[in-house]
Amino acid sequence: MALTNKLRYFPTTFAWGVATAAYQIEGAATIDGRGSSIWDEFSHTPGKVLSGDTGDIACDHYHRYPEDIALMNHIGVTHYRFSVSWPRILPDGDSHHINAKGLAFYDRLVDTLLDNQIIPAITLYHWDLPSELQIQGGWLNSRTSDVFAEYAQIMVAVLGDRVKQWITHNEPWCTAVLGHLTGEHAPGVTSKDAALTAAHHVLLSHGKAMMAMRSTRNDLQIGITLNLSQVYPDQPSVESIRAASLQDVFNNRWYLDPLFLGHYPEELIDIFGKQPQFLSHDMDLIKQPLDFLGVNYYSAQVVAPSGDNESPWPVRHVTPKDRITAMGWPVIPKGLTDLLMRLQRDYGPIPLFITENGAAYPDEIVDGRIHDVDRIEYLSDHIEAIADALAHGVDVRGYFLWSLLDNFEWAFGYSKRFGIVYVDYTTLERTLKDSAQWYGRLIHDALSLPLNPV
Ligand code: IFM
Repeated sequence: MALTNKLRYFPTTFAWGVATAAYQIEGAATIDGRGSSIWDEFSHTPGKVLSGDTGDIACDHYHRYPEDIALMNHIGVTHYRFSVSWPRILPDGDSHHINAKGLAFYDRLVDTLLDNQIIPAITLYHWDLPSELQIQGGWLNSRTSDVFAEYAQIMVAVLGDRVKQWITHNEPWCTAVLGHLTGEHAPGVTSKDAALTAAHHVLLSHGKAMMAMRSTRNDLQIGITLNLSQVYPDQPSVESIRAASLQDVFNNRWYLDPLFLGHYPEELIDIFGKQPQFLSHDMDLIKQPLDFLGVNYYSAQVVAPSGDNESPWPVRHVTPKDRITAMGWPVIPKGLTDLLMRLQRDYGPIPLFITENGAAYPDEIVDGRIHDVDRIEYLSDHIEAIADALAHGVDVRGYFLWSLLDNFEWAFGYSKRFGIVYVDYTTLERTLKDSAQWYGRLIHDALSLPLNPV
């Protein structure tokens, strides 16, 4: 059944949004008192980011946010998820020095969004840790979890009257694995022990921040965003099922279990050779009741036993690659339906938001237009997958498309375009892609339905 016929499954209250992150779009890296972050340092280190790209200018959203909000308004999105740059607010990381100009920027941003009837949702940490905190150990130092809670409290005190939806962390898996195990992301550490410790402190900081935010205001919806990926065995053999289960621990349960069940999965030992070490009451802090869970979904995985004693754990990826994005990620929309149903079954009831979903493709401007048919197909198939989950009674409350703008794609620099708005990085001119027009029409149609009898 085509997506149009499934729009009736989306409630009229459904959030139809777009998402971005500070370091990827803001630029203005040294303006108005902003401090340095680990991503400023990492991107300025030769060899770390493709072509030596940095976020110094990015999309210059810091100055062009009125234009970007006008674009969102034109498309017709109802919600906007953005992240706050921690070093713009606390240039040294700590709360003893608050940068008023940094706060004023987010104040203006929120007010302009609301003037345009766009509901803001804030992510507090999307990977730009203040450099000063990294010098003190970063996520390997448990003190960072306390400082994060102070920062969260400051933001809620200033914006909590107008912003009700808050996300503590974006994708802790990436902070731990890409930042501390493979070293592809800042701060570029490569150690299994460090990955386990960083993950634990990020989770701890989430719990402490939730408590601090709730003690400041009691009218907020607070959650965390995880990048989750459904894992399938390549065949129903005992070995393949065990491989899939181990991969699921690594991708998903490493974070889901402590947040919802209050303990780490025992199988972490098979992956890391040890369990995380922590204080006995940490789990009580981590397992705060969540108002919602944010789900970032891009792809699924099919795995088999590796049979290779050299590999860190006995799992081999055999995911079909007949349909892939410019990131090389297989397009598997059904994985999203299965994932949402599984979250409800194993961890629910819990309201879910798709806080990111989208695709990079090698877009080209032809006669002033970007005919990004592959992206439209990707988005349509995934939104249909959400409709299928809704039809099965899963409590999905919103969808934030990644991303509004083409932007700085971390270690890939500006080489991967995820936006529904094309950015010319020489002139910084924005052009709506066909996908933006398509998304606008979809939102309009979804919201115009007289009744949504789910
Ligand atoms: O660009 C990133 C984003 O910062 C986090 N989630 C995945 C996106 C695409 O790789």
